[in-house]
Amino acid sequence: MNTGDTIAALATAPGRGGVAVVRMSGPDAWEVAGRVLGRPICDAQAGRFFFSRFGKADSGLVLVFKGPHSYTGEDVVEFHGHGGSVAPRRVLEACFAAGARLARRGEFTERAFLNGKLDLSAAEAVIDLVDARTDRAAADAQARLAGALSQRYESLYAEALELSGRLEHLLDVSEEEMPDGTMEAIAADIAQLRQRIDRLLATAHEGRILRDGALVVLAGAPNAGKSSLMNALLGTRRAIVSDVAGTTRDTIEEGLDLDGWPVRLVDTAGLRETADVIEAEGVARAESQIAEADLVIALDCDVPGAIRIHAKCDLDEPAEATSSETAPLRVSAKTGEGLESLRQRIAERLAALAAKGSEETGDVTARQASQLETAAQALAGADVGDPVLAANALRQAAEAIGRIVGKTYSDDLLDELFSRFCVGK
Ligand SMILES: Nc1nc2c(ncn2[C@@H]2O[C@H](COP(=O)(O)OP(=O)(O)O)[C@@H](O)[C@H]2O)c(=O)[nH]1
Ligand SMILES: [Mg+2]
Repeated sequence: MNTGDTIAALATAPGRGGVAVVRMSGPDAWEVAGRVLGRPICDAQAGRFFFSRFGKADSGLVLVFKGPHSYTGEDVVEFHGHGGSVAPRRVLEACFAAGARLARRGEFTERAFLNGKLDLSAAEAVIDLVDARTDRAAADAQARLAGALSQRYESLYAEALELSGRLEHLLDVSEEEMPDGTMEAIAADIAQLRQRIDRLLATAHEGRILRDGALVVLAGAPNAGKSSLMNALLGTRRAIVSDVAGTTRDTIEEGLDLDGWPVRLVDTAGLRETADVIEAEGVARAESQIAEADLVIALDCDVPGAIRIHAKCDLDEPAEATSSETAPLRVSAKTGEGLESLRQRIAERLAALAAKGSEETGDVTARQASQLETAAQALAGADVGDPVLAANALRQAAEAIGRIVGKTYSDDLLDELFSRFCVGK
């Protein structure tokens, strides 16, 4: 597919750094690069790199790719020059002067998709990998980038189309000619297809946690030690700690990597009746955060489903130290006692909370889940008693799955998906 003009962008993060990469892709990428370098690029250089001056702009390594053997599937040239803010800009300007234009966000990956180098579910994984905040989130994105989910979608798509074809074929066969159990077999295959879709849907929750982070909320009375615990878990002094009850009036959120789980840790105003309007608003926000939370840590109070802890345990008499399965976990923000156990317990709960998605296959994204739900709904209406309707429902299911990988797509969908990317990816 010819995607038209030649695009260029800085592929590395702007600012101070050792190396900056300017990437160029398009039918004229070699020609444009030749103008920048002051000498033409030839076939012998495809798949190779060499050192060169980039005209007056900079000097460094030039990497040459010949389509379709490149990231985008088009001819690509990369300039690996010096980092910083000036040299990369000058290289980019030289590319523009030689005939390239600035790439839009995600346009390199969009071209890769349009040229069949990766499907839409893998393209989504590219941005998720760039955005990943923990090892676990990165591993999930890598599995999807490697095509683990793509294969499952392809097979669901093929299966739905095959079943719909089988049903249509039956319309030409009279009932006497039909072998016994034909309809039952198709019904069983539809049910199995449905189960496979449901299993994939079950990974959406873990996917959301890995991409957006799990919302973990600290709850408890004023002065229970929430802000201190927040700081202790973060290892910083993020929240203000004081012995004046009602100090924390708003909710404070910070990101945290907990055993590979990205966590959004939220400190709240204490839960109590108050006449202070600002504090009352804080309490209301705390309550709504607790309602939304994936996990609540309850400090010396009871919240259903929460991890219960007994805070400030350093203040206890030694005799009070109890340890049973049901007793609250003893934690001290001051001495650090119990912090590691708390971290472990949070990680365990998040692992249990997330459906059993696996790192080998990756977890479905919200966009994919919504199409899978459309497919599941269509299948729920597929009654083999009416083969015409059932065949139709199966085709609808196939179309929904096709939209996940990009067998069919609209410009709006591409715009929305690739606008989440950065320029140069
Ligand atoms: N001894 C001791 N004091 C603590 C501990 N955690 C918090 N405090 C004290 O308890 C008071 C209230 O703490 P704070 O974190 O502001 O509680 P919050 O109102 O729940 O956010 C402060 O004076 C803290 O220094 C702890 O683990 N041990
Ligand atoms: Mg506080």
